[in-house]
Amino acid sequence: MTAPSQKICVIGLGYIGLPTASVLATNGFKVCGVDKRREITEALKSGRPLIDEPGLGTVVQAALKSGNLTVSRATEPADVFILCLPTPLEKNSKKADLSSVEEAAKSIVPCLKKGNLVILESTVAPGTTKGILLPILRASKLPIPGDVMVAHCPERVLPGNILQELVANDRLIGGIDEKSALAARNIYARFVRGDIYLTDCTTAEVVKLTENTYRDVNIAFANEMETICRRVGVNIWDVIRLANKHPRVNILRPGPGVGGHCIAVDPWFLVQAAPEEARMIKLAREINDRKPQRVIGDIESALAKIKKPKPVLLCLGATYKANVDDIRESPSIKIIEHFMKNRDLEILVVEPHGRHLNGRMPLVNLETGLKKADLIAVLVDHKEFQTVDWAAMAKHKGTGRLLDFKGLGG
Ligand code: SAJ
Repeated sequence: MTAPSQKICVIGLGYIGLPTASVLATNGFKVCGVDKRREITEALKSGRPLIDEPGLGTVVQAALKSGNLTVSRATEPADVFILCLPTPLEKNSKKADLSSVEEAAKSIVPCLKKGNLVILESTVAPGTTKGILLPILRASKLPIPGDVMVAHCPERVLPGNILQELVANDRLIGGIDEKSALAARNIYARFVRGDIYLTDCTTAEVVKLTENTYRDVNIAFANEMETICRRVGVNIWDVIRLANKHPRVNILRPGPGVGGHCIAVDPWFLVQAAPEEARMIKLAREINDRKPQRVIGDIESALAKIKKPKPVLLCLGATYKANVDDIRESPSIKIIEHFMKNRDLEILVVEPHGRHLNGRMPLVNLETGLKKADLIAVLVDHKEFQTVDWAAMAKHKGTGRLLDFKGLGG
């Protein structure tokens, strides 16, 4: 395959933008990765991504070494612009905060020229591409659709397995018109090995939200089953294992809550779009959001049974899920920080991916933590915790001294 001639400017070098920029560069595109945060661009210039994602360091270094990836704090003229900015919830509402996307889109306007393609990868509420992105880009005075092509191509990669899924997963491309969708397909076809499906941009927005909402609702079901099993006195992990033997049943796993910047956030964008209709989706969000508080209650009840001044509570895991370093919306952090305020106990935390957490909480290694603990709360099922013989540990600590919210021993 000959090297592509287009220059691509990837704006936002986080969990999605950096792998995307690097993979595009290793597939021959000239890529300028843009991030306004100096610590990110400086770290990248010396080949050290600040994100702990398997294989990412190697790809970033290969991309930089090839000369195809450069890093900058300002948007540069290019043929293609890819927006990979976070879309969290607004501070005091359950609506999408689009400020980063809007700022990035505005930074493109002075660079825009006829024939450019702008791709929005960030997850957004239905109607955002047409209703918010296009009006910003039209400040360039170029006719859109027409002279500038625009598409929404939502990312679908799983943190912890991003590089593999970026290439292997099927890809969805929603154009504002057919010309835009076809142009975007040409870019992704350079590295995507899965199938590529074309649709319109609003359908692509809704499909992405549907995927994450589907998962959230299914986790809420698992979390609700956990409380029902407790009420009727059976083991939830046995129930799920045995129910999943049915050929058409596949129950997900309960846990201390749903975290991350995607599943804990995106369903609200559907609620925002259709508040009257999105009843089950809202309820599922509320069930999952209430989970950390229930876990806090369980830990408090177990602590009350320990007749010792200042018992040691050991929390295993602080990230939002296993084998990643991301703590955004992490239910474990909420639980840990709640107990850090309690002067009547000593809290210790084991977090194998905790390099960002030094100084924020008392981190110890697993061996030390297990030795000192009066009560152990398993909050994340990191692979490092799977080597412990939890059944033996439960016996040794006594019932109620081990609270396994992730079913490691189940
Ligand atoms: N969780 C459970 N029980 C489960 C599965 C997950 O409690 O059975 C919890 C996790 O512990 C975590 C949260 O849910 O706190 C979310 O974890 P996840 O692994 O389900 O999903 P994310 O947020 O890491 O990634 C999701 C993925 N979406 C789907 O699987 C439909 C990914 O493909 C998306 O690209 C990503 O969101 C995104 O960026 O939108």
